Amino acid sequence: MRAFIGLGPPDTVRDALDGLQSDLRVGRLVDPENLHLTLAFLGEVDLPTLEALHLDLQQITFAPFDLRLAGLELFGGARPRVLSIRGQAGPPLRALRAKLHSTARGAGIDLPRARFRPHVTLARFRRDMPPDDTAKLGRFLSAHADVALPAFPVEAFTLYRSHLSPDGATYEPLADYPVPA
Ligand code: 3AM
Repeated sequence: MRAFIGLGPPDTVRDALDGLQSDLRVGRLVDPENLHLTLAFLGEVDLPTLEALHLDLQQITFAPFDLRLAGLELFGGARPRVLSIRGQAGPPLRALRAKLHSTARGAGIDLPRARFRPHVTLARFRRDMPPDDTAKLGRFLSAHADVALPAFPVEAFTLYRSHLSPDGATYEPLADYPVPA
């Protein structure tokens, strides 16, 4: 199955992101329950590997830390494909990501080596965006590019299964890994 490890924001942050999205009149919005910050994209993983990874993930410890989402960004260059909000990439977030990556590699999962650009995807766009929509997106960015949400505590990470469909992906939380009390 297709899987990844990420952070699910608390409901207050989901609500704030939902409010922001409601001002965006273009693209395909990510449903509030699907909003997440990806820490490790695992790709296709078989069940025995996922079960082994699950045991290893339960052994990970980290101190809770604060995460702030602030600033909108477009991915995809001249023809934007994705609108997201940036996560601050402080040392605790990078350290947690590094632990997750080495744990996943230890479980035999081959992770893509990409620069870490922490973000929560808000919407996706068709490559052939009509000019009207480009203008609407521009207005949305002028109004909201510098949005800054209150920091929230990260006290757990989540293993997700990704279900792809023609209507867009949905993400099913398989397990939460909270910091030990
Ligand atoms: O956090 P976002 O929404 O940007 O884009 C996919 C999504 O990220 C990303 O994994 C998250 C859950 O599906 N993703 C999909 N395919 C990927 C790949 N081949 C990928 N990330 C890296 N490499």
